[in-house]
Amino acid sequence: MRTGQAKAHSNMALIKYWGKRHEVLKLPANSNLSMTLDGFKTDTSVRFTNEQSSDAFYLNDQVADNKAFRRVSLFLDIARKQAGITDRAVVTSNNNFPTAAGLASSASGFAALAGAVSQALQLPTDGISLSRLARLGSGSATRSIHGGYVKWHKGTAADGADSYATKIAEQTDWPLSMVIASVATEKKAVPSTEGMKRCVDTSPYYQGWLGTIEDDLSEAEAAISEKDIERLGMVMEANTMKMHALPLSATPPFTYWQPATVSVMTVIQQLRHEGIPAYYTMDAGPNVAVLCEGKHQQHIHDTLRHIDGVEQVNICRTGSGIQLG
Ligand code: 2P0
Repeated sequence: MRTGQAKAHSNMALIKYWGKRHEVLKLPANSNLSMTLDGFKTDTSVRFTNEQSSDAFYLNDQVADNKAFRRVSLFLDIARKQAGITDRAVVTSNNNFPTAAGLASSASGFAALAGAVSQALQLPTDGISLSRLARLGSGSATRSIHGGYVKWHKGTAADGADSYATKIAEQTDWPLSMVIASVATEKKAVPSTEGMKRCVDTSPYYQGWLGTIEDDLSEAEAAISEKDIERLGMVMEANTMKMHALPLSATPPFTYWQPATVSVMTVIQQLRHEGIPAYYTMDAGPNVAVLCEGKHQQHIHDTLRHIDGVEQVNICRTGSGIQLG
């Protein structure tokens, strides 16, 4: 019996991944950069066996829904092909995410799964190999293999061999905080895979987005190397606003924002006027993540808690990379 186990943290993009150059291989149209988050973790174990006729996937102690099962099973097919086996697998995954927080788990989920499966099937477990494999489950998972500050290089190879993430700074080099406001929503968001494709295919601004990415990345990397939070925060905010202009300009148009998303952004701008260095970013959903130094995290947390439409606020710190069991 082949078994493996891994834990991986989620991450928050500082410079976003938005759009693919290859859908199946999940090759991004642009390089991007993230901070790994210590607060949100997936713990996964996998067991391959020839005694079952199909895979099984348990998520947070329950049989996973069909959509999640299919995605995991497709990923297992890729790993089976690489290892040259046909055994089915039993996957058990647990997220420590607060249940009401509405936070995406595909980054930590597929990073942990890539680690557990690679260990079980004796596939390579170096950072580059794990990052490449995790990418085939979910793009953002490619970054969750590493801790600290992480860059996903888009690569140019048709087979994705050079599309993986590397660490650009250790978590201990510059620990920062992300205060994450979870915003109530009734509407089902456009899934990120579909949302980014619609933007690539229809937004007249998409080429403009690609045209500013390298400058944003250079600015963010320089800010991280100089530990300059204002510089990092300003480019992160500008980049998130450019990303969110793409759904607004797509056909048909859409937005991930809710009224409370805008309320949080406004409050953060006010805090900055009061001298608190705090900067916001949003992913493919209404939640707002606020980048700040540890000494300001509690004040920001307490301020966001009182905004109408904010359901929950969590504090994360710069986190560590994957741990194989
Ligand atoms: C990011 N997001 O850089 C961007 C910013 C959301 C907004 O990566 O299709 O779930 O599985 O590669 O990784 C979310 O997209 O999409 C995402 P797939 P994924 O974090």
